[in-house]
Amino acid sequence: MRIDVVSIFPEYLAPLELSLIGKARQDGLLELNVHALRDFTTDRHRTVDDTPYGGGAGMVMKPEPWAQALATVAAAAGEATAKPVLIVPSPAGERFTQATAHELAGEDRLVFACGRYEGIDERVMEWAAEHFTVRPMSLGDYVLNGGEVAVLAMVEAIGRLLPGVVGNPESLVEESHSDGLLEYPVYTKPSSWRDRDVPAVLLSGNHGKIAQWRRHEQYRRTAERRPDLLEEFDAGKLPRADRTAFADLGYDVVDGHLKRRADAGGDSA
Ligand code: 6GU
Repeated sequence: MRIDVVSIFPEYLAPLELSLIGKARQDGLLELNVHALRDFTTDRHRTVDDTPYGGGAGMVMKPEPWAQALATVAAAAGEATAKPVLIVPSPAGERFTQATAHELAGEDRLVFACGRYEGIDERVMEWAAEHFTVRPMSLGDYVLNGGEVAVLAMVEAIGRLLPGVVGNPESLVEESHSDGLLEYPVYTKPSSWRDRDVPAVLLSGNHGKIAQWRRHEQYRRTAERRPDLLEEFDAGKLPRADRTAFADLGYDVVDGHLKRRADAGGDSA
């Protein structure tokens, strides 16, 4: 996969040289290029922003430097394959999830356009649609000062799904959000630590029991912390023991979906 990032703060992307993603780049699994938006300006002051039409606070990024930068990046690797995906980090974007990360990990080319200030002139998005599949993307319902931190997060989430990047691919299977649930709690040695014992079942050697305990812990955690995820959970083919586990948590299975019982106690509704 080839990734291009355009930003007025290219140094902000330096952490992508470290750890798993840095290694993936060294190993040739991921080609990542960072471009300085100001290199695509033509005026003496290398201006990238201006005041908003219609008035209001803050500044808006000018369209022409973006068009120059994106046209250059689009042409760089040739037009051999399909249009690259242009991801525009923005709190006004569609939500970036693990499913999005999987989807984008299947692309040949991604381009990230990091806006700052109040955002990029909207006409850039219309123009860019000729060269890219444009996807405004948000990490969540809060505001960052610019797209750079969001790009660090998205590139890491996508990059670790590329073949060969994570040493043991099995570690991608049993992690939070891989099956629509939160991860089960984990423990390591010593088995007793400051008067706290590791749950006995994990020391039992009974792999069936361990798998069931872990699954039920996933249900318990998800019900407690992220009950919204259970609304999407496919409960149609759950074994009886799992239905009982959900019943204990205050959920019934109705038409293949989990429904919180009206009389269920607790505060996780
Ligand atoms: Cl992707 N970008 C910015 N600037 N702010 C955000 C965001 C993205 N996601 C949440 N807040």
